[in-house]
Amino acid sequence: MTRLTEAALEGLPADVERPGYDRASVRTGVVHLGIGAFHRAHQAVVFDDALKSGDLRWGVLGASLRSPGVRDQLNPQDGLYTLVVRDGFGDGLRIIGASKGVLVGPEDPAALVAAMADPEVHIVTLTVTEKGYRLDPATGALLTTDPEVAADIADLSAPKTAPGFIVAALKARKAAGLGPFTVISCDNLPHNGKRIRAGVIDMARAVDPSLAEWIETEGAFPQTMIDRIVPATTPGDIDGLSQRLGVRDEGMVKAEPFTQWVIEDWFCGARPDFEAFGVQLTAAVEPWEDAKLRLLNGAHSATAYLGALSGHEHVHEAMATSALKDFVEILWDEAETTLNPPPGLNVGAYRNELMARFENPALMHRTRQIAMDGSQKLPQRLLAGAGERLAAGQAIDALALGVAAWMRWQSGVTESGETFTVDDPLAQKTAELLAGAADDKARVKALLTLSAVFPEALASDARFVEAVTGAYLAISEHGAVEAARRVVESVR
Ligand code: CS2
Repeated sequence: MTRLTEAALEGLPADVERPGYDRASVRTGVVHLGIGAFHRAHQAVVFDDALKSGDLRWGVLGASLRSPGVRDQLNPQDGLYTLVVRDGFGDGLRIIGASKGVLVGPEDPAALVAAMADPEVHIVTLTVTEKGYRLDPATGALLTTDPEVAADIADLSAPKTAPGFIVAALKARKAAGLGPFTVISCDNLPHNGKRIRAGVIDMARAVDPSLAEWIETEGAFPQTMIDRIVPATTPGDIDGLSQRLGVRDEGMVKAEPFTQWVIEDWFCGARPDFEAFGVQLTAAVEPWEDAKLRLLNGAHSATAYLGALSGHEHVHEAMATSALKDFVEILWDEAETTLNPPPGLNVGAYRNELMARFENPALMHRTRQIAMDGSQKLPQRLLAGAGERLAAGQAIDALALGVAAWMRWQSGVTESGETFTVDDPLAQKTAELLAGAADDKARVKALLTLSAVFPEALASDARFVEAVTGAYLAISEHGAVEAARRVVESVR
């Protein structure tokens, strides 16, 4: 079967939405670092909306900072791919035309820096995952002990890290008398804008203090809250879509109908008319971030570990198990007291909508996908809320079970005895800690020494240790689902 290309657009089935603008006239106004499925199903759709509206400045050059996979999917397709929106009743198909192609950073770092330094580029967006920021979790400063960070500081001519690419490109722009671009972090991290700004300025300072000063005064690093559930595409998804399209689309992404992007109103150059495309611009993103991270992502992570341990392959299947569904509600009751909801957010309605999103049977969102990189996710999703509740003298039964389920997942074996590889940057460290522990209590104690995950105040709080140890023992003794049911029962 031939691939989806510009030439194939005309012959696609009538119900497939097409770009409809003159793609040859689209300019590159955005460079995106870390072009995974999430970018293609979220930010790229907004830039595609801008192009559809007739503002042709907002084509997106994508960059992979690691493997060539997405380049090989998109470049042979003239950058085109399908967004498949699954609501549980049918699939909505839309061809996204915003991509101006994909560069692979490690293959030609100088080309990527040059592209970012182009005067027509006004925005650099990034999704490089929690670990891509290269920040010390304890201090939030650039991790200068990271060998790639050290290499970038020593020689910026061929950057390896996201902060390295941004600093190299800003340096080139400054030298050329241009202004900086706005850096929009789209990673699911609290204070994502502040984080990337800190990493960039730390690196710039190590390279050239006057560059750091320029970035500090001229640059813009808005915080964002980004939300859309985008499960990994499977070979079956591609086969099914290709049958419908009559051409093969290796770059497709699938997502739920819901999408939200809240951006701090702080730009240092041109930008699309974001509000016209459903993006919320605000002075205060943090209350939105906290609500999303602690309600959606907190429940996602807890469900992922409890569900995957007990053999629930997908989120909607876990939500069909009443103990897990009820448990999520209790977890939300706990998390909700730690929020300071922004104007415009009705938490009750948000929770109802979230549950419906989790129950969407067409998404097939794998619990193991969400279980990835837990050491990077736990702090903002479960631990921050737990700390605040303890400080207020409140119980943390549900949050502690989520944490304990993550700990239990680190053993690399499910309740039915299936072994798996723990996909986490700290996996080796956690395996070492577990290997030296004789029993469950010692396992919990050992994992609590991970200072990159557990802040000292929490790890040394006897109430936290007791709650997590009790939860861990409950999982060991009764299984994840029964442990969740007991939490529900104890609270109701
Ligand atoms: C998920 C998120 O994989 C995960 O960790 O919790 O990717 C989640 O689907 C998104 O944040 C939704 O916006």
